[in-house]
Amino acid sequence: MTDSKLEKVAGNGLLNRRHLLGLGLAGAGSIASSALLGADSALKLEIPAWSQQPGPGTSGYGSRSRFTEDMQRATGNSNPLYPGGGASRSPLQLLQGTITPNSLHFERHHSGIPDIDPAQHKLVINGLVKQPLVFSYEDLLKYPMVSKIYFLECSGNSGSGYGANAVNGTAQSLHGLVSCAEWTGVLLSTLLDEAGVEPEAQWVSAVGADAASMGRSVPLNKAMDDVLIALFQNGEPVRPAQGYPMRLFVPGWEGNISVKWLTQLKLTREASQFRDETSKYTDTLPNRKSLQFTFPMGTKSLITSPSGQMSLNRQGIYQVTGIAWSGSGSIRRVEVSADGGRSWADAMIESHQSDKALARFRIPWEWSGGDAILQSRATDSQGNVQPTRNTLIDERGSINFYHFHGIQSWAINTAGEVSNVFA
Ligand SMILES: Nc1nc2c(c(=O)[nH]1)N[C@H]1C(S)=C(S)[C@@H](COP(=O)(O)O)O[C@H]1N2
Ligand SMILES: [Mo]
Repeated sequence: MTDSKLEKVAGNGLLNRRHLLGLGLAGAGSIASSALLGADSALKLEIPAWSQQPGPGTSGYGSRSRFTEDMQRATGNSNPLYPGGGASRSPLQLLQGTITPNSLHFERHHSGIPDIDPAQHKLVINGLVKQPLVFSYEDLLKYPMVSKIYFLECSGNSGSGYGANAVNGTAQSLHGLVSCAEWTGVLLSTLLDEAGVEPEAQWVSAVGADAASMGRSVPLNKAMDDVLIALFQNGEPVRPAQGYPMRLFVPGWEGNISVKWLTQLKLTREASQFRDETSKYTDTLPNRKSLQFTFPMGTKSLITSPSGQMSLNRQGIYQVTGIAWSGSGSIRRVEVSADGGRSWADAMIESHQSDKALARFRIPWEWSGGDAILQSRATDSQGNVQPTRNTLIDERGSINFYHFHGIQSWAINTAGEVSNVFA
């Protein structure tokens, strides 16, 4: 492919997405690619060892290829003063599509993972209800269920974006507190209708069965809308790390409110002012007042390849790809820039545009060996446009740590090294 045949759609090498077709060949640079066998080599095809004898047979529970074992969550340093506390991050730059494998779903625990026997676990609904109810795991399995694909993002994700200096990191280390799964469970409204909500109830206080007794207050109108008691995650019982045997799932809202290991739902007049909605997960404004209950996660996108700490080893056409999401609806548009935001082109959004789920975007880009700054900018179905880092900080200040959803900039230098920058 010569330069003249490539249709440019924005500055510094962004190409029409039709050039994604045939990228495998073009992307290999010269025609001396492994896809084209010369006459000599075609005759020398050897039968590999794994084709010469049968492999192991079936098994009761599957495992991944031993060649993919370096695909891991990144776990932080554990703190002995905070047993079981901490987070692990999804390897976003190694994943494709929009569904996070359950073993790689990010984790955030305040007191570790309780080892819950579902036969002993109970979910109680009490407070301002006509009829307090108690459910066993078996009881809940009998209710009608719904299945929805939703992202989950910790409000602390990408928090280093508020800092004074850009941290040298990867998509995983900087932004890996977001994952996406198909969640299956019982709509909370079904159970609340059965209990009969008293007219003065305005909030549902949810509490987990972990040693932290983590609790959060959910406004009743959200609770009656799309909130689930999730029992399954990508088709299998919710993993212990994600809240087995049951978690609250509050679509589109900050991850903290999706209380894991759910054991109590209490209907109340007021919010309960739990620790995690007062001293934590509130946004400290420039005047040092705290903004409470910032629920929906912002409209956001992120290029996962090329991304931080990768390096481009040849000039030529690359596939720029990444993920986009919004807590307020579906992703309608993702634009990409290769010149630090001076010009933009529309990327292709390839996944179905479901509400509050990750979307995957792609666009071809020709790197001619010069400096570049790659950025992506998402727009959701409500018309919300992802802000630049500067706009976000102008509006919210930079004392805050939570809810960062500004545009991510990856710089590429002439050596092809990709790094996190503030642009
Ligand atoms: N009971 C309980 N629920 C919890 C937590 C917790 O520590 N205990 N962590 C919260 C936080 S801060 C987040 S971001 C999400 C993380 O969910 P995950 O570990 O399934 O990714 O769960 C939330 N629910
Ligand atoms: Mo979180």
